[in-house]
Amino acid sequence: MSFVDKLRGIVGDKGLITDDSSKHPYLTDWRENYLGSALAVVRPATTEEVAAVVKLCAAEKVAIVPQGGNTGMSGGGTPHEAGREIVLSLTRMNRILDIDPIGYAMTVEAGVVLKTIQEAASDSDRLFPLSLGAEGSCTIGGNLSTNAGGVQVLHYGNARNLVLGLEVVLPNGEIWNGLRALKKDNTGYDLRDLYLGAEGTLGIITKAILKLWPKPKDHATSWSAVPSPQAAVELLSGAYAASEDNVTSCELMGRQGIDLVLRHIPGTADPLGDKHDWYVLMEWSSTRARRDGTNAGSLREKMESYLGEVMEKGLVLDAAIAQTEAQSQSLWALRENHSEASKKEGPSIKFDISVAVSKIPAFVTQGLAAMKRTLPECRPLPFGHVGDGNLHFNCQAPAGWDKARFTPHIEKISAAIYDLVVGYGGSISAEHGIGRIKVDELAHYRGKIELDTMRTLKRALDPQNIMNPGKVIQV
Ligand code: FAD
Ligand code: 2HG
Ligand code: ZN
Repeated sequence: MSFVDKLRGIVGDKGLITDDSSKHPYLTDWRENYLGSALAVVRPATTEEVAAVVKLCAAEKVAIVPQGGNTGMSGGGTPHEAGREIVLSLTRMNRILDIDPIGYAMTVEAGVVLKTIQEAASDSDRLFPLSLGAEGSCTIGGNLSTNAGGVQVLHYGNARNLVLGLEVVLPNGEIWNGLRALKKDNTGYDLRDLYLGAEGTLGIITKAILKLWPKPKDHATSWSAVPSPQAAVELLSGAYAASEDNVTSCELMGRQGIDLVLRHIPGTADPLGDKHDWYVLMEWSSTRARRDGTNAGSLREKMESYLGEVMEKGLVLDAAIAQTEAQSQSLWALRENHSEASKKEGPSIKFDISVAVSKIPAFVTQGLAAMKRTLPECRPLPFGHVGDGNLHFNCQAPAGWDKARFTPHIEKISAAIYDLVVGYGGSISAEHGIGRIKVDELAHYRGKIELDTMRTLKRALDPQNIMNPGKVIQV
């Protein structure tokens, strides 16, 4: 029996894709950096089917590329070009298994789309706080495997902080049941933490128990023009106390990004009359409901008063506060469409960096200068999660350039930015992971002890190197 027939024997016709045109969407990444090849796309419906597929692959030494919503930014979910791997898609495992509002927990299969989880939590008067632009298509398995960040990390933490327990299929096909809803568990090494952020290189996450939070009942959203990144971090610093510790998002954007969004995304509009160099989008949320639907004592009232104060000090030049949910969504659309607008504009390099929040202003000044020095015509596109010290310090190709013309410059620009990041004690991948695109950078910028330990772990847990080989770390 052929390998593909054995796969069919496990998952049935419904769980197997072998024809080229149906396989295609699984073989390329969101950024269209890679186009891989695969023996088959396998879509199991249960953990037991995942385990049987992995056992077969282990016996036949076929490598496995786990995939969720395929929205990853680093190419981790795309197979290599050689065509000797399978893509194992978790998208049929999309059931919410349990919601425990009393214990603030939800048990899900790995292929549930993030937005479905947010909505289910909300229907139970709870919040699942992970929130990012791809939430309508990324899956929780992908979110956990990339330790995703998003726009509420400064208040709730990244994906790693939102999980209680995991179920994982190991590279030999055994099922590790770590589905424990325990807040406290100091019984030896934390296996759960190994798989979070491992990008599918150590095992396949099949289920998770997620933490829930109380659902906020009051929100305020503001859009502020600020004179500089320094003003942005000072604005945020004061906002923690002014909001009574209710800042849930703080995003920085430059004018170049806003212009791209306005150009490429229909229905978007500039909320302020004049153009400014920098903008901050802030969201405050509280579980305390507004009284009688009035504005008295609301977060919006507090935000108005705070922005008035900081305007007098010159930290904010102009501002708009959303008066309705629809206005809040329009402000968020300007922020969340940066990636889409940049993709429509043409090629770019993505620098998903982080430094200490207070070092952001100096980093931005030096980083912009370094980019321009390396390629004067390039168009820096910095934006992102300033409250986490995490900027997407991206570099858009000069206007009208295609990939072929831009690619020869990528190495030099990347070295300039990453050397600077390392000089600041920062990270070269704050939330998107290493995947395939940053394997060489990881090997260059992380220390020997860290790399040796990672390799030792990978070799011990996946001795045949069949779990997403060539991603994150070469062994
Ligand atoms: P995939 O892309 O399918 O896979 C990602 C990685 O995880 C791959 O290495 C894959 O092999 C592995 N994997 C997937 N599922 C499993 C599993 N069940 N078990 C083991 N390994 C698995 N990311 C952020 O962190 N913050 C953001 O703000 C953000 N915004 C985004 C906005 C847009 C418009 C887009 C397109 C992407 C954005 N991303 C962001 C990146 C991406 O959405 C996240 O990395 C997301 O967590 C990936 O989920 P996914 O299901 O699409 O995973
Ligand atoms: C975001 O914060 C995502 O919008 C994507 O992490 C960033 O496109 C990017 O570089
Ligand atoms: Zn981001």
